[in-house]
Amino acid sequence: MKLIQIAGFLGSGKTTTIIAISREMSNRGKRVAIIVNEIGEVPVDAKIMSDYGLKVMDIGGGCICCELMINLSYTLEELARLYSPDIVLIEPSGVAIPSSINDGLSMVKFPIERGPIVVLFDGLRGEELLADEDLSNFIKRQMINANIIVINKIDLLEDEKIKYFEKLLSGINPNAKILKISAKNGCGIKELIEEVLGG
Ligand SMILES: Nc1nc2c(ncn2[C@@H]2O[C@H](COP(=O)(O)OP(=O)(O)OP(=O)(O)O)[C@@H](O)[C@H]2O)c(=O)[nH]1
Ligand SMILES: [Mg+2]
Repeated sequence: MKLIQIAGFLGSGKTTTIIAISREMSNRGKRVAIIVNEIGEVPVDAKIMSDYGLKVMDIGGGCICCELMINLSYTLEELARLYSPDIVLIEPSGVAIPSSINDGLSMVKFPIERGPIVVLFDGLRGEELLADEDLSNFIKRQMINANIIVINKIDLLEDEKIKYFEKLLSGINPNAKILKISAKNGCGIKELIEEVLGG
């Protein structure tokens, strides 16, 4: 069971990306499960994803990175027992710090393979967020946590802009692999899957 976090700020495209990659992975014969962490009252995302026929567990309100860690390890044990997935995709809340989730995984009492931490950069709003005095440090911290940074929404971006973001982001995290996708039209999704399955 390999765990892959798809993190990123609010609205960066986590759910859209998870749906796109899990459908492609299912087509390749992988058993995929998804864990979402919704802070809102109604777990809309969980509903949308189960409508696509994907196995979804919602661990409920609160932030996955802190008080829900026990729930996460319990959920993973239940998933392993009931569904035995090959891949578990985790969508943390947009305000989680990805590494704290990985730290908490040490609580899980059975063998799991830790896949890469994928952090989405919002091609539409990312620049604005990085320029925001209050948010920029947080966004940078999320990026520094990534093994793979994914520039999303490239369907809305000029090539020049994409190149600029690649430079900007490799400056923030020189160790991360940087990919570009449109979760909406599927561009770059195959490359992302190769990277998360291989890496
Ligand atoms: N144009 C475009 N829009 C996208 C893309 N990916 C996501 N979106 C849109 O961006 C919005 C947010 O996408 P979500 O997938 O819900 O983002 P999220 O990160 O899961 O959002 P939260 O869970 O609320 O933090 C939606 O309106 C999506 O349709 C993309 O590649 N291109
Ligand atoms: Mg979402």
